[in-house]
Amino acid sequence: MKFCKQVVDTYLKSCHWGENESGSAYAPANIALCKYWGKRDHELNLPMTDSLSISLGSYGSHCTISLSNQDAYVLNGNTMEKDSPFAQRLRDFLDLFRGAAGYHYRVEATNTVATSAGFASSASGFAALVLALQQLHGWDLNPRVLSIFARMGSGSASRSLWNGFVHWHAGTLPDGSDSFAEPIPSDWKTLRVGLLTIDAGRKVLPSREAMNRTVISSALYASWPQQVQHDLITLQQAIAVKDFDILGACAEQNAMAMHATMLAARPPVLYWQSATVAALHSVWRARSDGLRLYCTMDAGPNVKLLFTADCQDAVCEQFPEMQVANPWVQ
Ligand code: 2P0
Repeated sequence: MKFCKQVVDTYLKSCHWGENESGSAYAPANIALCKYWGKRDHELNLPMTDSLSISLGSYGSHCTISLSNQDAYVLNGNTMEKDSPFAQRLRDFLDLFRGAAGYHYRVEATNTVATSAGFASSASGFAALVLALQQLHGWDLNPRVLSIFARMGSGSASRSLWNGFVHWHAGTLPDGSDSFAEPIPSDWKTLRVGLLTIDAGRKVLPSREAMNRTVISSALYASWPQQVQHDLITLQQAIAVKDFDILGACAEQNAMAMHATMLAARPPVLYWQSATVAALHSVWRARSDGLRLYCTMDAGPNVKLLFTADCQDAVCEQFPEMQVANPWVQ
């Protein structure tokens, strides 16, 4: 994290470091409609390509951070083991923000999404943490810098600072100063995301490892940047004119293409379970029966549904266990 520290220091050197009692923030999880899959820099989490997401409203992370004698991390009411991989990752991240005083922190986070099951809890968690840090110390950093900070915790966290549609620019600079996310203005308030939990347990392979393995060993990865280039334009146009069928079809195809790159990795990465395949067939059957319903999937077995508010009752009938996110309402 040496280079991350240098980058963070350049942004923080002009900030006044206050000592409020605590900082608290909420950030929504997000689901990519055009996926981030592959890094060009592993330390700074710089992506190979742009990506575009939709936020999950009330599904996300609450985070409170306060100054303490020693670091302590509490997730969903449970104190994390100091040596657990996630505590280590959090400690490394907080090392970037200890300032000249060498602060220690108590972090309490609560997720309203399943943890580590492809529902983007690390995205909302790191975004909420960065917002809470800014509040604790009273920094006045703009959202672009906060997005850059969140990205260093988890790439997809760069997109979790806003409601609605968000575009993460890959950037080209080695220090990542042009790799940040920003919201795409839209008042498409009828769009909904359905969350189908197939398995809320820990995933078989962390997405970070799956992504790296795909880049290194999948022959299909060579075509991924062209796929993204095409899908980004299609999605931006669909958002501009609120064309749901074009948006849904593009997002679904993008997800399938990402999973195809994983299947071609060595050894292959397959997150799908039999219930995942059954859910995909249900979506496709419902669509061929006339329901305007599309789906996407991330690095896990769960399925996310895309539909508009007028179809919610019909979708709920097909998938009674689904949770519904309104991307514009926290
Ligand atoms: C995404 N995913 O765009 C893609 C699609 C999963 C599949 O971003 O290594 O936890 O922390 O930068 O952000 C999940 O990967 O990875 C992810 P790191 P992250 O949402």
